[in-house]
Amino acid sequence: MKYTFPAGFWWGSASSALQTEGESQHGGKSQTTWDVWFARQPWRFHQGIGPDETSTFYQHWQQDIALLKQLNHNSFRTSISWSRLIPDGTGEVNPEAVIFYNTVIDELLAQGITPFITLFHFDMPMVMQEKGGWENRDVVAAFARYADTCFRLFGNRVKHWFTFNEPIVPVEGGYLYDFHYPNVVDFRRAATVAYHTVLAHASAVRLFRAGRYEGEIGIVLNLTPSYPRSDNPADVNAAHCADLLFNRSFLDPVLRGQYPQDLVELLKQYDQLPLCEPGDSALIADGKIDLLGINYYQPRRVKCRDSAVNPDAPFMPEWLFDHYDMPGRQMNPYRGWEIYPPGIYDILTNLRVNYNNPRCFISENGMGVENEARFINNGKINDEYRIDFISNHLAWLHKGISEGCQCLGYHMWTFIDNWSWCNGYKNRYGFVQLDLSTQQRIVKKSGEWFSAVAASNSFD
Ligand code: BGP
Repeated sequence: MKYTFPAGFWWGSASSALQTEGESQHGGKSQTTWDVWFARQPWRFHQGIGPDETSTFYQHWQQDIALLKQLNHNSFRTSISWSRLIPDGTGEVNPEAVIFYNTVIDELLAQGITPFITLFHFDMPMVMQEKGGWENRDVVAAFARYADTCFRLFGNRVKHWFTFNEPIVPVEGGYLYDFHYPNVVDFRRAATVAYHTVLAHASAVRLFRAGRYEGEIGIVLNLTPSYPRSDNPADVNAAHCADLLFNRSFLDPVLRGQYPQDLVELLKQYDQLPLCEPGDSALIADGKIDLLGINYYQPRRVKCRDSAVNPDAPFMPEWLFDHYDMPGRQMNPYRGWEIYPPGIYDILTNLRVNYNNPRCFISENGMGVENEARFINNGKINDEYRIDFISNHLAWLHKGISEGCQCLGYHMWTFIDNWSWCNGYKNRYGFVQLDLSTQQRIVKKSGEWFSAVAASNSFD
């Protein structure tokens, strides 16, 4: 079957500042939590590779943008680094950073590639973390000022803004499951961090609207459809709780302007509600977005708990559900995540039916592969598995569009193999292979395939 996409469909890929720029401690940039964490605990990072060892977009931007063009990208998402633009978090703008981001934006536009810009992709400036990071309400206002600075500096050319990338990840990683800085495990603190992130998002949206900047503002959420083990009401309720905590805690505020009442009740029941202030509801209501970016990698399979919780232990999400290894599910043998292409259709359908069909696009989808060099054939990575992965997801996405979902594009994670959060270069995702020691870039088979899909706006 031939799948043809609507005219003007966004074909591209996504990346982020810290994962690609390099020069993590230069160019006037201050440290992020990642630089500090790596310096203190390098053993946590795969093969001891830290955020300074990247594909060095800071130097290679021109070559990389030429490659984007060569692969027929009409759009590309990356982020601005708060710690590079405003090194002390709240004060003076770093002129070298302004030149760098201006140059990148101009070059993208000159090559006919629409820039999609994220303001926060996990890279908290250390100066702000020292003040408590997202636990401190003052950081909300600081973020809003940083966002407004970006709108002012770059808003005459950037028309697609995203306040956050996957805001639930720093909550889970930093405050529940110990894989991001500050690596604590404390649900109450996690709930505060999540709440303040929603307020920070809404504050930035307010300033965007007040400044009457052209273009649109959104957020990028990683949505993990929660599938229950069975129709049994206890399993269904477990899936509902996981959905409330990990999807709807951000989805409802940004699309409906309010939290789901079920979530509020749930947190009340376990005495975990974060502190609210007068005016917060109105602020959250103002945080409604124009465009939703959806990162989809894998679903969440859940069941009700088999055992009782220890009421003396601190509350954790797993009080409400258990993870379920569904027999026969397809796993990515090279990364360990489930591969479930219909999930993309379920997400789009849920948005169409339950959220008034918002404008959205797939902002990340991808397949990580360990030791990918083993698939080199005639000097190039022959990643047929990735082509299958993308085409299977695109087929389900196409079905969603044909039923009326407003999905405007598809961005792959990622363009060039990049550094990742504690994983270093373990999981390779790119359309382009990176040789870290020589900085050589070699287009993979999937890159060539995607380039043809983008050029024809269709695939067979
Ligand atoms: C997403 C993030 C990306 C990227 C990707 C792959 O959640 O937005 O920044 O890292 O996941 O993850 P990993 O490299 O851990 O396999």
